Amino acid sequence: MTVDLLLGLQWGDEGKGKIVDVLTAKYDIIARFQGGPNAGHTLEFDGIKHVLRTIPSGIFHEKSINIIGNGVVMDPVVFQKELEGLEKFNIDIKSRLLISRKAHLILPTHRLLDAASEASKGKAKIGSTLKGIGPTYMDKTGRNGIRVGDIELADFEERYRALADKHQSMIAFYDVDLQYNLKELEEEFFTAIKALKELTFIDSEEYLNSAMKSGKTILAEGAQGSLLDIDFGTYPFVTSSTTTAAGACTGLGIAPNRVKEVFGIFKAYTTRVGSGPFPTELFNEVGATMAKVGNEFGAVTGRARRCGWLDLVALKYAVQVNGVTQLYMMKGDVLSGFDTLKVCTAYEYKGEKIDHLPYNIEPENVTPVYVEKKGWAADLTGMSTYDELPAEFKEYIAFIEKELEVPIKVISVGPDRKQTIVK
Ligand code: 2SA
Ligand code: MG
Repeated sequence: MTVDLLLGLQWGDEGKGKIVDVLTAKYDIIARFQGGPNAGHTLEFDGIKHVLRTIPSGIFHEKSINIIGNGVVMDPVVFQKELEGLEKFNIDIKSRLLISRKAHLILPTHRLLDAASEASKGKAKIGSTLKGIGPTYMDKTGRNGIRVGDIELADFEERYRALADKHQSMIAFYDVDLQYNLKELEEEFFTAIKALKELTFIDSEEYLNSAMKSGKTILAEGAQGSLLDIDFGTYPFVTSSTTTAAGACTGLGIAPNRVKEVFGIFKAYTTRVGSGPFPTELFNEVGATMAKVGNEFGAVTGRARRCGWLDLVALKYAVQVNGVTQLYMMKGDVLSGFDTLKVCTAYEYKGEKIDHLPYNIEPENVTPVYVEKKGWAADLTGMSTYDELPAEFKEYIAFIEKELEVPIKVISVGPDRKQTIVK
């Protein structure tokens, strides 16, 4: 049996949470493979809006098993709050959510290290969500991390103490003004660890491979986006995990030849939150309108997202790196009302026109080359079939499909589960 992957193709916030939620009915298991509480996966149904952080977006479906994979980093404190937010839904978390023993734990001092590192960088800061993601992955690859499975060990507290003490000397090394009360943070941490211990820990690679053998269907849910990938993103303005397709293999223990469909989620325009290059960014009224109509604010931090035209050069790159087989286009409704839409199909780079992503896409190196497309006035949010869509929007879709050489299978015209058109 095989696994399907769902990934963001831009800089995150493409609407992955909504699509996982829509697709979940088709899968037995939904598994998160990377990232951590820096993610904010927004789901809307029955008039309720919910933001998930570490928990897979299949949690609201009675029949699906949700797995937090080994590639994820978990903050017990944030996780406990996430669980509290789910209480009103009466979900049997213990049986519906399984956590990999190999997932790494975010300690309070990881969050502090994140803050110290960002403060020390000044203007060159990454624009991190400050959830401790970078320092936790550093400890993982540096072979110093503490994993979920360690909670079950007798010397867990000693391991914690040794690492937290080491972190404190590192924080001092940064020499930045950081106010904190570690004792309070630790009390909160150990209370959350107690709550976490009540849940079900598994050897997730074993679980998933046996599930596949017995014919179960699996959807791997990505977080952030391909352009934030630690290797292929706009380094150093990236997150610290593998957000691209390969991350599903390392983050779940699934062999590459098991992967079947790769669903690539993208917005009809582009957004980015945090620092880093963004060739098609708009600093005018058009960008402001996208931000306003699209309600472009970080689901976790509330930060305003930067907005710009669709960048097909970057998208093509993401489609290639991930091996995308189906595209899902989100937020087409936000583009209603513009007379003309621009789409970036190439970059001017060192006096040449190129159609691939160069090593350095800083604004001083890259000028986007645009083609213009006719806009549409109609409000799309109430439309439920492909036929109803305005001709200009259909032309916009067809143009993207032709450029990317992958079909757009699903078109989302609003945040609700119901506002989803299958082509
Ligand atoms: P980090 O927190 O250290 O991984 O940040 C590194 C960079 O990755 C970006 N990043 C994100 N970009 C978009 N959405 C993300 N999740 C939240 C959301 C963000 C929020 O879904 O809205 O609420 O602000 C996310 N997580 C990380 C980040 O901006 C840095 O550029
Ligand atoms: Mg998000």
